[in-house]
Amino acid sequence: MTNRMVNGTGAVFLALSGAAEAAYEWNLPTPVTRVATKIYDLHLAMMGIILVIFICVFGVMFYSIYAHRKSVGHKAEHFHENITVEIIWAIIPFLILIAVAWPATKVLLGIKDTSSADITIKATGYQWKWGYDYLKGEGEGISFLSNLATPQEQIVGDAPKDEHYLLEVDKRLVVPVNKKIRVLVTANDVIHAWWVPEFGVKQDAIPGFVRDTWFKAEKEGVYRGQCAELCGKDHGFMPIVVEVVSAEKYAAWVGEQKMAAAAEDPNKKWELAELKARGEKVYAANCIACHQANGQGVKGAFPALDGSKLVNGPRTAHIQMVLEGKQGTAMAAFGKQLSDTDIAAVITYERNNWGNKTGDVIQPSEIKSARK
Ligand SMILES: [Cu+2]
Repeated sequence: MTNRMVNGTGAVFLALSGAAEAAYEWNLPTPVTRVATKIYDLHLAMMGIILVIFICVFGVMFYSIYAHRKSVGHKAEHFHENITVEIIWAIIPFLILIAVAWPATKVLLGIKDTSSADITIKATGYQWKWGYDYLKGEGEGISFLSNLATPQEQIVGDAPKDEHYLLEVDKRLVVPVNKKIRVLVTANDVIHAWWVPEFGVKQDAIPGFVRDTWFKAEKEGVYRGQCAELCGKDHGFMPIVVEVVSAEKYAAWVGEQKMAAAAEDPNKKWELAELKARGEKVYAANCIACHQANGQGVKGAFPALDGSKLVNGPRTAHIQMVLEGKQGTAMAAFGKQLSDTDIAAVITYERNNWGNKTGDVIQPSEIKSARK
């Protein structure tokens, strides 16, 4: 008993000393948009109202139990149907609901107001990554996929997990600070959700539909979110990382992206080694989750590529499979997601890696003509 009390005191002391940390861990994250701030304030206001109701209701209840107990000789009342009491307990909650619904509706309308955006970006959910297309405003035309960047060793437990475990991507979504960003959210295969808590944004991504949401980050920084709809095997492996930068930095980033896109020459003749090196990266970002690093796949679920008939057979069939995917399976149509060069690279990599030794070199031009 004494021991337990000591432990209890210790726990309280610990809780107090770690209060600042605990506040950070248990509360909602610090909002960085006006909408998120409003949501946060609304949350606190509701909590306050709930607390008052809690104290009143339990106060009356405990008082009644205590004051009217049998041991002091209290006799139970025998009345039924008191109209006055019934009206009071219907009207008070009704008034509370109205008082709560009013500010909540105002915030909700603010969340839905995607008008007059500075930049429009389409976010597409794929199994299991996000694709971003800058549709309007500064940066228009930029388009890329954002893949999980946490190394496989950390996932399988061969290396210690770092601070942003499963919350790091190879290419971040970059946006300028203090600009209204409209996000069109959709999906390619199943329902995903684009969720960044610090922005107060959570929007389902539904195949065949385009939903929109918006944010205007007021503080530079890196903000992390996740897919928030169960979307299959790697649902927990498709994070969202948004980097909010100054206007100048954003302009520089846009310039870099455009330069990189222009530098990609579709008619370049590639060497086997070059393609393999690039293909290894494309494979790690897009194929590894199912077909595995060793090319063995997962028995009964995802076919092995090492020694595969398709990979070692005619190149046209292999190209077709990567471009079009396979209906009814998890094999996506990568033609819609990856560039000609990336597809040429990954196919070359697969045909010349592990035990596969076809010696085939697939040029981007071959992919380009196969697309038609
Ligand atoms: Cu998802």
